[in-house]
Amino acid sequence: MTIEYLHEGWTLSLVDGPDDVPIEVRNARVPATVPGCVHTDLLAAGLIPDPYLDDNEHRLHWIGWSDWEYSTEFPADVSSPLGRAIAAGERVDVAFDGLDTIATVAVNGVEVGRTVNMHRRYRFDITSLLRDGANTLSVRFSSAERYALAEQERLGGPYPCAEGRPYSYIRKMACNFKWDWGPDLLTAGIWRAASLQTWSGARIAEVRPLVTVENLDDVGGAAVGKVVAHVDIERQTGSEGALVVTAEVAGVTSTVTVGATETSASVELTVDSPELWWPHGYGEQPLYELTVSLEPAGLRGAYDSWHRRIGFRSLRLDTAPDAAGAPFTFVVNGRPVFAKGVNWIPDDCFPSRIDHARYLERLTQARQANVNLVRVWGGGIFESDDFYDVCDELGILAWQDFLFACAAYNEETLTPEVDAEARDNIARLSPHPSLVLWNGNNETIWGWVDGDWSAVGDRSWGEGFYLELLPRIAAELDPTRPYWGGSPYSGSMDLHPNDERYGLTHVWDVWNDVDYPVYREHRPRFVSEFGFQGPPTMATLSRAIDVADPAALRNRQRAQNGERKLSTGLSAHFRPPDDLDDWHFLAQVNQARALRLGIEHFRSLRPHCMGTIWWQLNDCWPVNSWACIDGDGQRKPAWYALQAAYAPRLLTIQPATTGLRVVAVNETDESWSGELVVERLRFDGDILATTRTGINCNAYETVEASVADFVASPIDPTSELLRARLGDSEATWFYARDFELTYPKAKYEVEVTSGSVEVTARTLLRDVCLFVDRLSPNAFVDRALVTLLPGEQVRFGITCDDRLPAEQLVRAPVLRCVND
Ligand code: BMA
Repeated sequence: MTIEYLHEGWTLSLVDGPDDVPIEVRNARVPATVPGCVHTDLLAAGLIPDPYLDDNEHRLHWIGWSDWEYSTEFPADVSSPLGRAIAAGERVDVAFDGLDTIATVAVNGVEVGRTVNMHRRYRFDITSLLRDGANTLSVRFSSAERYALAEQERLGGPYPCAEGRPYSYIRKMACNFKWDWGPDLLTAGIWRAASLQTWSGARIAEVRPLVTVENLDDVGGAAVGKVVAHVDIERQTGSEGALVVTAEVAGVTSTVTVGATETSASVELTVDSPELWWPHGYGEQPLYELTVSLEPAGLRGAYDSWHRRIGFRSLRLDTAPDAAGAPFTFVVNGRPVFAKGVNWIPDDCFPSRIDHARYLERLTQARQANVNLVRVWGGGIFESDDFYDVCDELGILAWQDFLFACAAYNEETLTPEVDAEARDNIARLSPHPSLVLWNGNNETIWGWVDGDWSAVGDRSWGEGFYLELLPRIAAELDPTRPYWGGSPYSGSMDLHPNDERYGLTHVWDVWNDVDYPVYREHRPRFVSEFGFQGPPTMATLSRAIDVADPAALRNRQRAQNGERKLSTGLSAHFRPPDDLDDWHFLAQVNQARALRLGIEHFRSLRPHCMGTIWWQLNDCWPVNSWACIDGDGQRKPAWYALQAAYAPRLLTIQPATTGLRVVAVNETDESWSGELVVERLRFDGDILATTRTGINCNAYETVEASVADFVASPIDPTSELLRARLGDSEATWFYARDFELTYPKAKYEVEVTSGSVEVTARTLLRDVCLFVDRLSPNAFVDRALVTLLPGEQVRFGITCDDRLPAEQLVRAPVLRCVND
């Protein structure tokens, strides 16, 4: 088999569109990038403004209402620059890893296929259409908007769908239609690789390696790794003959002969004592190359070969009912893992722009924040192999939602596509050791139970997908990974899907209705969504809009009543901000505090609660959102809060039935012991009371110590704080909300050297941050949100190629604290 990528020579032109298509676009044929999409091609051609800037998004809707054609030429003769002749008897396929979405593919003007699903791979046999010399390949995309609306009409009117957009009628990334953090930029294009594949005899159509590890719990026994590689074979018409499939991993080889008319095989490999793959923080991430080859029996020379990296780890999801309900605990290599998670959305509205380097950067940022699990959310895409390769390498567990979000879905019309896309993606992603869960949907079961979904009437809404079709396909194709009905879901339709005693819970009362200390009233087993908004960094915001323009700022708030919720949340803690800079800083701090309070509380419940997945890690464009990393990849203060809250060893102060307690959470394999020092101090630094207690927290355990009343109870709650220390870990507790506290006016000294800024406090300084992004978008600072007492010091390390002006590094709006 030879693969030649078809990524050159493409052009894009309009086929048909509404009246507001600009005349320059109407008449143009522009160079196109494959993989890519219409928006990015028109942008590169200078025919549209950047959709992420100002309110340009609103002026580009005609793109989603138009029909487009991509075309290229490729030679098929001996003199081909592609270098090969098509020999007699060879078959040539054109293969697309992703077409977005309603497409007609033609070769030399002859239609070879039609597609209606962005989430599938497609292949068409084009052998009989090839001619010597230039051949044309064209892909015509008709409007996804029109298609979805026509389906809606045909199915008897609107289903419940988030944002009132018709995404549930079409198998296309839902958030492309607009989300409560995303713009309405409806794409079309060849969004993943396209290639010509030439082969004869037979080819490997699919390899699904299922990896298990046995004997792990055998004390003294050695682990045994088992790989069963399920191989699907496509034979050329008329090609019958025995085949040999050989698989090899870690020096172990196994061969199976495939009978003359058979088209599948299972090859088993046993690897003694493999090195185990672990999530980071628990162990290493050794990966092994698995190769599979296909040959005609008795003849030399391979037809085809395939290779991927795999990892050896055992995996179990513990959901066995207990006295409190039922847990949701990932057990990897026999070790229950607390999931320190984040939700992941497509990192760009134009996913073809997300290359390996971007995935590596974003997921490295996640790992640096001590994240060990990423949930790929169901309103996006089945993530790419690049995404999962990076997760494999970094030791980040990943869970993949099936692509259903916040809407009812019609089962009768969508079943064939859902079936096909599930099979396609389960097989494609099966080699990755990082992948630990197939999850049915996002908030659709919850929507059915609690939302006003009367518009569904007596039509189907998707239950059959989540509770029958998908679990059946997952069990058939990938019994090594658990399947769960949805997020949230309690394991049975007899329970409320968001019953926090069972399975997965979303906690959205905070953000929507109540202040964040209410997180402490929740006792979930696993909280797979909870979040709080904060603005993007000023570097990102001011690149995208004129920040002085209130309308422009409002346009970057997409959540329902978002402005109100953000300001209600803020006014629960702070006096009204004086200006935009104060608002921006305090809203970011408030988001970071909500995140820290929520995660610290949920972690303190370990092992009752065994996972938290913050909504959300990343953004797809510059916007106010719940993300920790903004649309330009800049870390918000919430990212630093995430890093602190997800520290392997966490010390946290929590309310007790009366008074306070200190909880130590040890997510490492060494016990954590030492002297726990708890002090109550006045803001001027005077120590009012102290206790010292010996404490021992075993590996993967949580212990708590109540704080003696004479230490815990303040004389004046508005001018005192509590501080706990154990080894390098520290926790701080303020007794009142910021606007109630009698903060001193911040006084400090600053020393700037190349690569650092050292701040020495002369008064209490709360949540000191250094916003180097205001001076250069390329600058990175290694810490944020540091609270200092008089006399204490912090050194901010700065990484930046540009020289940052020292006089600006020492004052607002770059250097800030809550009481400045
Ligand atoms: C969750 C998600 C998203 C949404 C987020 C914030 O429920 O599943 O649908 O963006 O809330 O509202």
